[in-house]
Amino acid sequence: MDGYEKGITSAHGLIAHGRGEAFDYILGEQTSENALKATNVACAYLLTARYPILSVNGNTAALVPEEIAEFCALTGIPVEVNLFHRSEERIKRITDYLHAYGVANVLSGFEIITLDHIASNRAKVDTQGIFKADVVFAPLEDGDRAQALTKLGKVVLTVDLNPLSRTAVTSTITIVDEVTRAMKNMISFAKHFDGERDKERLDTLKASFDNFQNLKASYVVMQKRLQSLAP
Ligand code: PTJ
Repeated sequence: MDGYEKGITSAHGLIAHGRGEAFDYILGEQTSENALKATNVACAYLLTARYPILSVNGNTAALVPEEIAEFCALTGIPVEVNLFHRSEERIKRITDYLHAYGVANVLSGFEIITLDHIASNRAKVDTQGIFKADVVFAPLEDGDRAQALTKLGKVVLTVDLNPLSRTAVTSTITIVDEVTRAMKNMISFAKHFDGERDKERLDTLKASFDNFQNLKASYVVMQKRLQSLAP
């Protein structure tokens, strides 16, 4: 609500947040074993990428500004503010908000181009950000863009409490967890990264992962929790 009142989160973002809360309740409001595994693998992709980018929308900016600042300072990954409900005014407000939390490298939108196959404003991307990136970390993504970015050959990493969403099933790695918990876990993982020395370990971790099997593990978590809650 605070993010909405500050003009960071959109009205649609509030609805998306409520949807997320409902799924989190079904998931038991804690990080599952499979979510932690997906988080570590996503982090491995970011740490070994040629050019990674963190795509931030209104919900993510409002929920985890400190964590974005810490994670980006640790890894050197730049941020692109990319919005579904896009306006220059909102982009500036979110950019200023992230700067105030110490996020140093927020791209300024110098050259924006429009990607094919995306109907929404999220098609507008920075040539120095999402367009150029090989690995795109986009928490709370929408299905159209996750699908389009994957089609463009990019590795798409997302955080989504709904393991059934189109984003969840079309991304390369889906972290089925609440974004605050997921970002904290990413920070812990990145702190233990030891540059080139760890590259082989990270590549092995990446190769061991199957997103579909991991999503299936989330469906099982939900199924068990619903069974335990039923009167
Ligand atoms: O700021 P904008 O204009 O870019 O708009 C952002 C929203 C989130 C409104 C836009 O991207 C959108 O409509 O997304 P969707 O399609 O509603 O997808 C958001 C997904 O995030 C849903 O599947 C929610 O369950 C999930 N979600 C909501 N809150 C959280 C979450 N996942 C993790 N952590 C949360 N706190």
